[in-house]
Amino acid sequence: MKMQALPSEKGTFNLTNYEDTNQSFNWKDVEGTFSWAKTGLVNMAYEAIDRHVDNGKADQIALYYSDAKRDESYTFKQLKEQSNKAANVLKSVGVEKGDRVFIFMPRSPELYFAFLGTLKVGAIVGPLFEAFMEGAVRDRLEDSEAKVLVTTPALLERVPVADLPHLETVFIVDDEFTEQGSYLDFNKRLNEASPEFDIEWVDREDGLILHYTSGSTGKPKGVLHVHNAMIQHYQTAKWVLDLKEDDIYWCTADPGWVTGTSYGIFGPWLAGATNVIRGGRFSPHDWYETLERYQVTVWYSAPTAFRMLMSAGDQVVKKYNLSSLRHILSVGEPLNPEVIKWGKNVFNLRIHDTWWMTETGAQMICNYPSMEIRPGSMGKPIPGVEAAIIDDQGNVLPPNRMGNLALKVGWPSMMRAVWNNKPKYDSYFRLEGWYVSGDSAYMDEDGYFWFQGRIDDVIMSAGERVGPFEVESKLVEHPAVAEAGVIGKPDPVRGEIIKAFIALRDGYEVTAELEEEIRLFVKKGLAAHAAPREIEFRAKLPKTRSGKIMRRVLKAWELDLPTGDLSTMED
Ligand code: 6R9
Repeated sequence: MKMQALPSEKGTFNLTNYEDTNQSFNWKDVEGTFSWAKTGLVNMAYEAIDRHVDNGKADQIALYYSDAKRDESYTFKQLKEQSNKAANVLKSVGVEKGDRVFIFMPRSPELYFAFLGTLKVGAIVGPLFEAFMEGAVRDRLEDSEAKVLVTTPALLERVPVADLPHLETVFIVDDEFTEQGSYLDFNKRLNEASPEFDIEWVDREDGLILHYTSGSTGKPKGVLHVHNAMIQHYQTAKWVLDLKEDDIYWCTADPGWVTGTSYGIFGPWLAGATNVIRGGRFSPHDWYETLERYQVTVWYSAPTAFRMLMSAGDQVVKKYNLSSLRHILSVGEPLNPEVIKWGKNVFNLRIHDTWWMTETGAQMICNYPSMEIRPGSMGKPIPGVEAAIIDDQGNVLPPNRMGNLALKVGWPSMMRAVWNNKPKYDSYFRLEGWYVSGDSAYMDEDGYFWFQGRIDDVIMSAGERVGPFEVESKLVEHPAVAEAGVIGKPDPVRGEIIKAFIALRDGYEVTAELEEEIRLFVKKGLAAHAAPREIEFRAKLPKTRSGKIMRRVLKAWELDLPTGDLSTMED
């Protein structure tokens, strides 16, 4: 059961004709934008910030920052100076090209100064979620052999400094801190530093950022990206985010997640847009207020947030004037058609799904404003990227067959290493010429890709392959269901049966009737074989900090198995 396609939106878009561009585009066309075209060398921080100062945009607001206590803005010139100062501070303690500098703190302007400063020195930046506990922090600082850490007094308690021989300096961001030994006052030093800095020009293939991401087993892995990724960050910021220089853009993701760097820092600033950063936790009022107050034009968020806004009810959204919004996007989890329908109702805009991974570094399969979208589909590969569904031997499958979602190797922002783990890195490329994503999907006759689940999540019930996403999407259409996570539970007769974990919306109570009603709802709306045989109600579902429902945790609970690495799970 598919929703009717939504026609393309009206307006002038950066990507006007997907099919033509897809035919003719070459990544080489983009390269001339950046300094290596002239000098052979480059630096992401220069291209994202300083370049705009040199090109007459010194006084445009680059960053609006607000949280419960602070309310600030910085022009490109001010951001250039603040990041120069941060670079001087880092250089003064001996940070050099290739060193790892980790940042472990809540969002704040200083986080962004330190981040950009790290890049200006030529070092590799490692952003960590502020909610990480000691074990998670240890794993990451140990594996990366981080030399410098920027953190806050509260979070320092979770840093096992004594066990980290490579960690030479800890910068503390706090107004009342007194320096001692290798614990230095970041703000004081920032204020005293010179706003001039000679950028360390690097090679396109030099290290830029290290993002740790969890698999289902083993320790988290450090995915390394290089400066060359800017080509794709820049181009997708144009085509997919559809950014123009006068846009006010808000990406709700934290820099601890790849979305909060590729599209919370690199993409929007490379494109010269104004970037909104909101600190603090999620709240529907706060979020709508942020959209209204800054007159946000382009908004990038995640299905989990959209579902929470949807659960908060339409009365809340009606209190705000959100008429500045012109383009909305989503990433991280499949975007339920129900959410797109809601978005169309309350914003009168389509929400555009985008698919990519930490490892791909940038958006890969997307919906574009100039293209018809099919709710439930991730869209089509960006021009310059080739995606396919392949079997386990590497044969390309015909349309409508479920298989491994794979990408032809060679896109600009592809990861260049898994830190200290070559076998892991190689395992992504085990089928000649392909990057195997670990996601299962199919492609329809018209080239739209449809997500089914992580390979391990796909359910085989009585001989039928069932993608958990389809069942979850149907479940959240039911008015009582706020969120749903679906897994296959081993069954002696059917192989697996479908089991749904459900969190109800406020005001609904668990009853046998409701359970039966929900089961029937899927049976009638989707298919009998897709209806959950078992339903378990929970107050909350286990989710990652980036909002992904952790099906492997649901499965581990169900089967009494070890849950694996939980460092990325929200509290
Ligand atoms: C950017 C990011 C990657 C995994 C990916 C897939 C899931 C991301 C999705 C999506 C369905 C989408 N995922 N976007 N699934 N539709 N539009 O999320 O990176 O945290 O590394 O996760 O997230 O399973 O393989 P990361």
